Order: sequence, then structure tokens, then C-alpha cells
Amino acid sequence: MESREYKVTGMSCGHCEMSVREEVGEIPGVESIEVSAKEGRLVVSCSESVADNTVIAAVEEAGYSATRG
Ligand SMILES: [Cu+2]
Repeated sequence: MESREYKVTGMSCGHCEMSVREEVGEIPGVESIEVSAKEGRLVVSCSESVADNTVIAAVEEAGYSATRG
């Protein structure tokens, strides 16, 4: 298990946070998610087997963009 932080752009409210939480939460191996629209930040606790690109693609699926950082 590891903790990773991503910068997310485009979120503006609680609904945005919920969308990201839902999409990222569907990734196998993701244990917990913290997301803040205000800070433009996503923290994911997940297994080492989860690829960064998978997390980024899930954020994009929700309608936002993410970079590791
Ligand atoms: Cu919103």
C-alpha cells in the first residue's frame, strides 16, 4: 500500500469531488481517496500495482485532468 498525491485541475465544487471519488474508487486496488476541489488535490492510498496512468485516466473520465505531484 502506498499514498500518492495528484494535482487535479477543473474541479469547482462538491459534485466535482464526488465524480472524481466515484471514478477513482472503481479502480481495483484503491483503498481510500481524499479529494479537495478547493486545493485541486487528490490523495489516493492504493496497492503498488495501480498505475499512475490508470488513476489519471479515471480523473479524466470524471471530466478533469490530473498530474502526479
Ligand atoms: Cu463541481
